[in-house]
Amino acid sequence: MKKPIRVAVTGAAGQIGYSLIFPIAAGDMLGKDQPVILQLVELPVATQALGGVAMELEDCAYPLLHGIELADNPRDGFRNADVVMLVGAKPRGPGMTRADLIRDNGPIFTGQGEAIDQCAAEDCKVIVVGNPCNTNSLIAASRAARVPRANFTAMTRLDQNRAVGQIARKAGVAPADVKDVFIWGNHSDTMVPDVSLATIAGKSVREVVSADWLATDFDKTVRTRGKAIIDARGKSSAASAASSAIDHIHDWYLGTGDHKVVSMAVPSDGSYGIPAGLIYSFPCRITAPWKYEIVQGLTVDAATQTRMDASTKELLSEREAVKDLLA
Ligand code: NAX
Repeated sequence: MKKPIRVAVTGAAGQIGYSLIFPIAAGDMLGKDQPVILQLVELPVATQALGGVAMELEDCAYPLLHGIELADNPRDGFRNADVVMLVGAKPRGPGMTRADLIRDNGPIFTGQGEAIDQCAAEDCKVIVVGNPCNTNSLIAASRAARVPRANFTAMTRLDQNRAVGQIARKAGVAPADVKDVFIWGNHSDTMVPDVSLATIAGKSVREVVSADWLATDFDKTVRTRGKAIIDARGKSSAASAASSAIDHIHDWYLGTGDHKVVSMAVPSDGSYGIPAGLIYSFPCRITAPWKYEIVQGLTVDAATQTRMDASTKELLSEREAVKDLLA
């Protein structure tokens, strides 16, 4: 029997948390032969709700779930964690600007970054889902000097999955037939969906769907899907966000199968002219368990470059807005 992997999840009683922790316990994220211990973290006001979630987890009697630990603060919650999933944060409410969200949620990630530094496993892997996730990941990473920078990531897999879903529907194929679509940039409406490597049942995407659709409806739908879901459901995406967070960690650990690339927002190493250190979504390749590399040598056309630059500019302005929170 393998040694259990400790997975800490913040915001565990929230909407995404509720869709996330059950499949983790079932083995969907780290493998069907990999025991896990869940370390669930919530705000003190949500302790009672978290207790209810823990009861339900127990009642599932998952064979791989070797422990459930509850905490109302990140220091206790992140102790010895191998994987830290930072989900807990405010979603954007009516009338809130992106700048308001950054100022509200940013401070959460200073304390959580420090708790990772002091309490989590030295080589722990971190995904930030709570928005604005790229910049929140930057804040947390800056506060956790003990943990390698490259271990801090943010989630753009939902954006990739949305893109795959749109192409599959348009082409009349299953999502599994659509490969190697990826996202550049920020998890915001400046993101850049890229189909230059993508295939549909082995053919180039452009042979199957029109360039016009890709440049108009497809692009806009992917970039604005979050808002469309809020408008329709009255709440932000939850099950799809949880499923994508599982995909992100699954592929980082277990590989991408017959997909060549996967979108991960990771600290830039200067690739493609993106300023070093910014947490930017790149096409990544998984080379070994918990090892990714940014795919090099892609040709970026002028229109894509312009949009990538706009996403960079937005991330630089987010970094400027939180500079007092960066260590
Ligand atoms: P909910 O409001 O349903 O749940 C958030 C939970 O986090 C609450 O239970 C709250 O008590 C808890 N929480 C807040 N601050 C905390 C802290 N400091 N420590 C521990 N727990 C804390 O929101 P939910 O719909 O689950 O969304 C969570 C975050 O994900 C939001 O910031 C949201 O904007 C973001 N999203 C990110 C996405 C992405 O693709 N990166 C997509 C979905 C989602 O919009």
